[in-house]
Amino acid sequence: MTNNIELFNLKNTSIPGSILKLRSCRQAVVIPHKSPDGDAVGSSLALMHLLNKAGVPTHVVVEDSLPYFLNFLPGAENIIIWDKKNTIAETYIQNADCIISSDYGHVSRCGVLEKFVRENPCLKIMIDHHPHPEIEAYDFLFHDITSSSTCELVFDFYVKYFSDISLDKTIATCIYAGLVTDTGCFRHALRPQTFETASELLKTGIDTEHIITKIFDVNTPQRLKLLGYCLNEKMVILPEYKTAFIHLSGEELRSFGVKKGDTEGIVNYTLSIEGIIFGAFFFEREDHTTKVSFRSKSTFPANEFSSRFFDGGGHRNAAGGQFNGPVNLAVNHFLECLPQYKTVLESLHL
Ligand SMILES: [Mn+2]
Repeated sequence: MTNNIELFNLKNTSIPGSILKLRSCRQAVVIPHKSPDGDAVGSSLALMHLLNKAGVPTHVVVEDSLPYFLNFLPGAENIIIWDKKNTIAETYIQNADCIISSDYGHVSRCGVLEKFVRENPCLKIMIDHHPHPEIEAYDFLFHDITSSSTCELVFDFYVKYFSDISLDKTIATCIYAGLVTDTGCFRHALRPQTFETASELLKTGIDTEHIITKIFDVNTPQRLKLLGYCLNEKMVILPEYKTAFIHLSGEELRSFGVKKGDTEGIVNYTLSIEGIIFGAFFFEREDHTTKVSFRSKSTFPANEFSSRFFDGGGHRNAAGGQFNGPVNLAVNHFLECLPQYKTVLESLHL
């Protein structure tokens, strides 16, 4: 794999002690964060396959079930889920002589497993791309916030320390799953290296179309009908504020038989309208309070808007909030607050 070494311009070829120790482990455990996504599961499974191939018996242990659309990933059926098999999951962590945290920088992100991880004094490795890692909890950090995904880092980790093992389709499929998850199919968080990594993965013959279909084309007919209704009947566009929003009452949610997760992502459609910078999605909860999601483009501070008017917060371009009342009152409140940001919205262009 001389090619890869040149690709990443690796000058330092000495292998750290932690990696030498990892390579002689009897039992390694990789733990993705709880409520795992495609990057957490993909990176954990890729590490499992890689380490098994390198002669290190490795298992993936996680607190709760994977989203069903990740079950196609090779090895997913062997993941030990604490929710289903408490004792087995705990025993694996207690007996491990290496624990790898994948796709999170703070031990608490592995949920109920945190206690067992902290109690085991074994070698601890973190592979992650989130800011502010809990450095003191680990012996070895493979950490880079400029990386698109933890999966991209797993590929670097492989090139740097395991390039004697051949990269196969199984490992490459898992890595690719995380790459497309965290970049939204190569839309954001990109750098040239992300494409170089993808290029190396494609050389193994992975079926990229299959991977993307399995992860992204997972709508249920119910969810699509709800989305159609939202777009056709419930979307309000305010061109003078470069704002669009969608609102659903409790009655509407019930009539569509909406289940947890069904409204996920609907807010993003507001921002897909040309010229729209601020988007919101309101839905009424059972208790007649309203949950709000905000999305924005450019420098518009969705989190500031949410914390000022909707008791919430989050990232600049993606925030959440709530309103202590039914959806129609929440929308009225939104329309009353919006003028305070008119000048800011007018000044922003894409
Ligand atoms: Mn990630």
